Amino acid sequence: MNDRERPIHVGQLNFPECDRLLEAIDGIFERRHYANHGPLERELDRRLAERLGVRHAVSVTNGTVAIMLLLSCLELEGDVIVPSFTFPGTVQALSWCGLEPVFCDVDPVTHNLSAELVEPLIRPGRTAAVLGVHLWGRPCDPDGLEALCARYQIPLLFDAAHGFGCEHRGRPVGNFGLAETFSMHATKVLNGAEGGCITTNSDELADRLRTSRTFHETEARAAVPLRLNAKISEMQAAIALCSLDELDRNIADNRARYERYRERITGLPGVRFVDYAGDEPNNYQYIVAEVQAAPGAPDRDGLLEALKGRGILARRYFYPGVHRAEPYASSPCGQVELPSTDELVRRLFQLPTGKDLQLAEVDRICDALRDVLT
Ligand code: T4K
Repeated sequence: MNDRERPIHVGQLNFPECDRLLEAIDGIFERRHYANHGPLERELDRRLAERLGVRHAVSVTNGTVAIMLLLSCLELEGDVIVPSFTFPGTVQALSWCGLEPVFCDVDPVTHNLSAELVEPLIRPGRTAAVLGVHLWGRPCDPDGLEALCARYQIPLLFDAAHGFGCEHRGRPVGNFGLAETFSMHATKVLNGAEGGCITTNSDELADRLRTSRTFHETEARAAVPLRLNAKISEMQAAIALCSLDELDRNIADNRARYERYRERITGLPGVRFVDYAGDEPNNYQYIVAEVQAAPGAPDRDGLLEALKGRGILARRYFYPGVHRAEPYASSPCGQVELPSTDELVRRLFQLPTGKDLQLAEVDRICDALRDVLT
């Protein structure tokens, strides 16, 4: 099969260069220190904090556990306002911690929560926190939500799984609210194969997180309600560190693909390229577009089928919305009207990008999209 024929799927991953990784792994084998707060975990915590310009980064097993550990350390009780238009892990982390999700609709343009959408859902005495998600790395109304949460004196947290390397008004994602959580899953711009981290500018919270992520003795000795084996392994940390070395190059390459897609998709009938980056620094890790209702045009699923027939395995994203999936669909918290979320899960699709995708292949994908639409 030649390159023009190979099927192209979402997730052409940014895995680090093999030689550098093998060198790092040799070091692990030489030290015979594979887990339990080895030198690479320490180095990763230090370098993540340095890169994000934040006082503390606490690396953990994955992004879902990062949210769970954070919620547990904050000892929250009650409701947490959260979008439904997100990965199920964002919301199920709340359920693991005995918290009740209150689903909030998203803004149809930014795909994020906003202070205007959140405020009517706040119930003083019952609302324990707001958990925003920086979807596509686009900062989730940090100014509005910080002001709102300060006014109601509730903690503001962000799931920044998509947001490594993104900024808002010159401030890196990782610095907003009381704390933010990241994923270093293989499909993310910063890739530890699996992995996650929590960032905060609070020394006290960082101490609690560092105590809580392990059952072992650590330098941190905060009084925490529960502990968990949430620590990152040396192998994961090695991959993440190599990925961090390549981050700027990967972001620059992502950006070239994003701009080529934007140029080629803008103006096609029946679709809208989601230009989430605007003029703020982003990691450009996602290529997303919305199908727009047009007479005779295929709907989103018809479009995906037609692309599949041409070897392009584009995907819908966050379908059907967390509130419409179990365990929430049949519970009281799922019985809410979220019109913008419902619209987005029907219209949105994700196109391939990542290290292995050449600009010529972006052109092949855009040619196929144009053929299907016209
Ligand atoms: N919050 C948000 C907003 C998130 O997006 C996520 C995770 C989380 C929280 C939780 O973080 P983690 O606990 O996962 O660290 C993927 C990822 O599994 C998940 O990490 C991610 N978000 C989510 C949006 O996407 P899937 O099931 O939709 O995609 P998956 O894993 O099938 O991979 C996508 C494509 O990549 C596939 O077509 C195949 C390709 N692929 C994937 C892997 C893992 C490869 O070619 N090789 C690989 O090793 O969930």
